[in-house]
Amino acid sequence: MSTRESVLDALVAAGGDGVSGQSLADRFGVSRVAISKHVAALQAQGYTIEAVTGRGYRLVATPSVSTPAGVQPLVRSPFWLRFEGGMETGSTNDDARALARSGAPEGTIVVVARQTAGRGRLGRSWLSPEGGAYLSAVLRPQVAPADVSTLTLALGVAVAKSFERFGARPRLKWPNDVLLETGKVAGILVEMAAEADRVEWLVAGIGANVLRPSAPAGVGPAYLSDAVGALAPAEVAAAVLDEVADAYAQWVATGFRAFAADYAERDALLGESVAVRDAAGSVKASGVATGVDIGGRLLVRAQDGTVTAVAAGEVTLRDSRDRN
Ligand code: BT5
Repeated sequence: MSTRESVLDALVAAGGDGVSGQSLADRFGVSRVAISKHVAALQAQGYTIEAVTGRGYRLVATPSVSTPAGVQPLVRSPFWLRFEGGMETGSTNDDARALARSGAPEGTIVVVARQTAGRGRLGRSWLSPEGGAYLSAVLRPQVAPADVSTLTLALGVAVAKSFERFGARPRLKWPNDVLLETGKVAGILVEMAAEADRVEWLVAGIGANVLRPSAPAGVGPAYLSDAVGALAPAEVAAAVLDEVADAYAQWVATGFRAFAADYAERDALLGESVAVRDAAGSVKASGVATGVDIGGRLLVRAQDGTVTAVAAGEVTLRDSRDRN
């Protein structure tokens, strides 16, 4: 056990009573300055520890924010091997990419309580105040790069199922949005490094809005707790990780096939009039969305009956119901 873990154990054992820095220093054979550094590091991980002059340190609350310390004890799946992160980072996807490049194994997770430079697709930003769950997984599937696009949809199903555990009724907007009635509640960002026929690593990033922040985070976001009542972000992150572990194993084994029915049940676009645009804004297809095919492509039936299968793009609903 590291000194930091021993300090935490001692604070937990004190059951909310104060423990002096000097007694911790004596017990673990380190200086008081070292103890105060460990306490600061625990605070950075989301532990609420009061330092009161004369009475020492007092553990007030263990983290319920989505930090490694808050999330890891709640995760049931044995798939997740290594938890990195803390209270804050720029982007967990950036951190996970760096870990993947330096050889981190599949099953490595970066999880934080807030991000200062959270990213969406195409350079868009992802608002990441405290109260959400922000995590990125390092994955190393033995698949071809072309097979990866369906992972985003499979992960969408996993995120939706994890929210359903709490009583929410999320729906999926192709390709990577998770919606509640009131707007977008979660987004998925899958990035990869690959050779022509082989994926080297994938980073699957998921951002979920759990508690409504005191300062509104812009227009549009929906919050899980508004739909189902107060929830700890750590609890949501753990549920997401458990569902994602199952979904990933299934996806590696069967591809998107096993998700088609679960996706269709939650498909927010089914039967809607849509327009799909490329990154430059030109319309690639417009008509009625009729589902996704086994390759994860969005099917759009034009007025003349021709069906276009779209592999990538931005969807807007052609009525006022688009809340993204
Ligand atoms: C996404 O992009 O939806 C993918 C978001 C992935 C975020 C996670 S958090 C953990 C990991 N680390 C990262 O840096 N990223 C991942 P996209 O489809 O491009 O949607 C981005 C758009 O969603 C923005 O342009 C806003 O309109 C909207 N948006 C931004 N922040 C939001 C939020 N917190 N909730 C709902 N909508 C948001």
